[in-house]
Amino acid sequence: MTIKEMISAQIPKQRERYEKLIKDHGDTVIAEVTIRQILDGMRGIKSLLTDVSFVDPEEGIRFRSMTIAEVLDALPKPEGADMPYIGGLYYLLMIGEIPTREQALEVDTDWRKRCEVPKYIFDILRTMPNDAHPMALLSVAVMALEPESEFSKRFHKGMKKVDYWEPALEDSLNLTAKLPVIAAFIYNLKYKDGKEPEADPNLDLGANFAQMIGVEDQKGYADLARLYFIIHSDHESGNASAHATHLSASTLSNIYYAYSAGLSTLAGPLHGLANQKSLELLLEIRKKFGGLPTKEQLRKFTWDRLEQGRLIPGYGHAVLRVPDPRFIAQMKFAKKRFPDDTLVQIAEMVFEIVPKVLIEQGKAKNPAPNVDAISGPLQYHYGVKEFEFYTVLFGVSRAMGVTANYVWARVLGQPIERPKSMTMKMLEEFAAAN
Ligand code: CMX
Repeated sequence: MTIKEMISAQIPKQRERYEKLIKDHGDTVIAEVTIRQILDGMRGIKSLLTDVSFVDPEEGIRFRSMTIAEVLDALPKPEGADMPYIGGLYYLLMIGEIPTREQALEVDTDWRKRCEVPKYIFDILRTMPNDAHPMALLSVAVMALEPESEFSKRFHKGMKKVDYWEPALEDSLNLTAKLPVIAAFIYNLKYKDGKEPEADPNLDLGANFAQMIGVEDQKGYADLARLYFIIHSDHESGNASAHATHLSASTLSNIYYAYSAGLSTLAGPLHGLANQKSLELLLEIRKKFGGLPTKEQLRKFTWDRLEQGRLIPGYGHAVLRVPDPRFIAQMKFAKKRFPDDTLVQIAEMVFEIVPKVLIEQGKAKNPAPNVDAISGPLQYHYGVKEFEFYTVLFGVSRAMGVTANYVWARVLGQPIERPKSMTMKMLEEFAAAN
């Protein structure tokens, strides 16, 4: 069965569960909201629904209740590869079950049929100024795909709410198919010969991405692309890029508008851009100390940076309170394949020293590394050294998580989001009265 048929089969039961929860338990209180939560970025307020993934502070992400290690182990892999089909992960996110090899391949094959990017997108990107950030190019390209939206075409013709999910899925499959090609074009345009990439019908997405950006070690990079695109895909719904997409799509904006908002959110240094900033930091350390610093040198370097009021990118997290399992998975990949790489060794030493310094400083609630603390050295190792590009890779991957959530939000008929704000005076009066 295709993804569409599988979703269709699940719809009656899932809609019944959703409606029953609202009808029978709509007034059940989950938690109180504190003034701190209102003032402090809504941290920890339980107010979003998703079955696609869940982040446990002490354990990290589970995709459809499976840990990263379980997912990497259970998903089918291309012949001779260490890492699974990315299509298999998309199937898991959408359907909630580990696909067979045929089902995983079917998603990859379907993506290849949909991956052609309209020529005007490349033309628009060519007109962007040279110093435009690659994330601006990606966001512009996704927004510019808007005329392709089946959802909007059908909505404007007149479509019943129960049918919204079908064109939402169609748009999602088209977007996730075209994004890797757009990303590869941005890479070629900014750093190579500007060639318009062409997908090879015989390759899975990981291998195709490797050939579209023209790295030397195709086989090695294909596995890295598979790992990278799988682990960055989703981090439940409250993370900034996913939430921005969800909020935008809750107005029935189509996924091209909505994900352009999500990408613009991912481009911030506190979120997705931290992968670029983290690699910049590692390069700075390598340059300053002519390679690997001593532990004492790195400790002092970290303190100096904190005392200048600067962040340590790649460290800390709003939810996690342990080293991010996505960090662990990437470190394991690097140590197995290129343990002598200096940047990997520096990243490892940073992992040893920085958390201790952050604990001594006593500000960050989580001193441990997040996903962005190691992704850069892996790309760098395979020759993708243009670190401004790294958040684009994150954006290609995150599209899978947000579109799985988008489709299910339309299946369940989730309404427009509209939290309520309060004035500072109201909070003061409420505090005084309590
Ligand atoms: N370096 C220096 N200071 C840090 C820090 C870090 N890595 N992480 C947290 N802090 C500071 C905060 O800036 C804050 O300081 P102020 O009180 O002066 O404002 C204090 O510690 C408390 O912050 P927190 O509650 O621990 O962290 P938040 O939930 O507010 O923010 C995050 C989380 C990720 C934005 C923050 O840890 C950070 O800025 N990290 C560096 C950037 C980064 O790696 N972002 C990527 C996150 C993963 C992703 O989304 O991709």
